[in-house]
Amino acid sequence: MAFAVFDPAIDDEPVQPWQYDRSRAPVAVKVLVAGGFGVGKTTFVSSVSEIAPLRTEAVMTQASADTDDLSATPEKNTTTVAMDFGRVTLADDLVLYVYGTPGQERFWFMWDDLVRGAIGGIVMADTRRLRDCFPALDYFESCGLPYAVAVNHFDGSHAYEPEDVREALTIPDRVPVLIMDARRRESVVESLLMLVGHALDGTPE
Ligand SMILES: Nc1nc2c(ncn2[C@@H]2O[C@H](COP(=O)(O)OP(=O)(O)OP(=O)(O)O)[C@@H](O)[C@H]2O)c(=O)[nH]1
Ligand SMILES: [Mg+2]
Repeated sequence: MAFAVFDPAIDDEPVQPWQYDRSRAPVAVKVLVAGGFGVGKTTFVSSVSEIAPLRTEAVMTQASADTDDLSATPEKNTTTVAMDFGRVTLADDLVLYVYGTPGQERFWFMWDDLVRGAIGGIVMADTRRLRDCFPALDYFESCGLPYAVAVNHFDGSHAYEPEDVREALTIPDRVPVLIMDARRRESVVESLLMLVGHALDGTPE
């Protein structure tokens, strides 16, 4: 038995679930954004999302002054306690669900849940505190997830070349490294395109 395909251009009846043509739906893929505390993960997701991003920010208090180093980001007064979530349409047939991880070590247990079903991850790095991104690099390497490194360039910090960062972090040649600005949407889109291209090129990790 053949089913009639619902065409919204012809028919203005509301779409019923049995009329929805899945073959015309864009492919939706999940990607993760990880990195150290305060490197700009929430900023990254918020800059690019075309829906109001889901955030789980908690105000930081004096109680965490000994553990949370704010010297690189003195303006920062909240921190992610569970996840960020946003959505971006990269092409007519490709939608990305972008999940930001919490940066503080005490919330790293969330990463195991957030990583499920992801096709790849962005590791964000700040050249003033490069070592903070090692846990995220190790995590993606250990689970075999394709990843790209996005160096979030903060105002006033020294501008390095991607190859300098690659060498400093001993990142393999197969992994893309890009200098970007998490506050600029086009820069975030460029990072995501780089990741998706890398994840889909089939290079084994
Ligand atoms: N100058 C500059 N500031 C930035 C940039 N990205 C983020 N910031 C600022 O740096 C601070 C940290 O940003 P967040 O996006 O909250 O960092 P995060 O990685 O989500 O932090 P946690 O979730 O707490 O680990 C905020 O005050 C941002 O406004 C950037 O590219 N340049
Ligand atoms: Mg955050």
